[in-house]
Amino acid sequence: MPISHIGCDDALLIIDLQNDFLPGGALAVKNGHELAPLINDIIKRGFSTVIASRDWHPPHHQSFSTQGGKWAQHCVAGTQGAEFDPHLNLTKITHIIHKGTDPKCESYSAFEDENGRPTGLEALLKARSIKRVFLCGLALDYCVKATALDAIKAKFDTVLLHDATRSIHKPELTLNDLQKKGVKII
Ligand code: VGL
Ligand code: ZN
Repeated sequence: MPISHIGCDDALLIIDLQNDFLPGGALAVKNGHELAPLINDIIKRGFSTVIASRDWHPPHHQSFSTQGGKWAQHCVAGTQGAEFDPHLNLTKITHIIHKGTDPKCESYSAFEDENGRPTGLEALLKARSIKRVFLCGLALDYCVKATALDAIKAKFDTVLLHDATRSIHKPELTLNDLQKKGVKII
């Protein structure tokens, strides 16, 4: 399936394309810097809804190793590491969604945190009568995956733009899992 016939009920979701997830950042995803030009090109295919999520943590977020969590400190709200990749064309982004803002709760998904508290993404998509979402960004095996699964749960037609993602671990298991749950991979 090519990315064509994009209509006003389609949305592009760009997940966490932020400095801390790029080479040189606190939680670098290998080759993450390759995505901005690809995504800039995808945006031009006629999406009228382009939503970018940002991992947006307080300085003492529970996911940080300093607090007993799994990750190095990353994407602290307002810091350079939390800014979008400077090569991403921000002029076409229509909405920004913040995630992981609760110091006591992880939120891989751009839809809701692990306590089920919504970010506002689902309400936004439904208010704009979006039926189909195309996903890209970082990292495939964490935040992109969790967002894709929640998109399926919320009954959106869900398409993963595989070339416009990068993964922390080998992607095969993630891709298999997503496909089994109904995500189209192109
Ligand atoms: C992410 C680890 C921690 C991601 C966010 O955006 O994939 N991964 N926080
Ligand atoms: Zn995070």
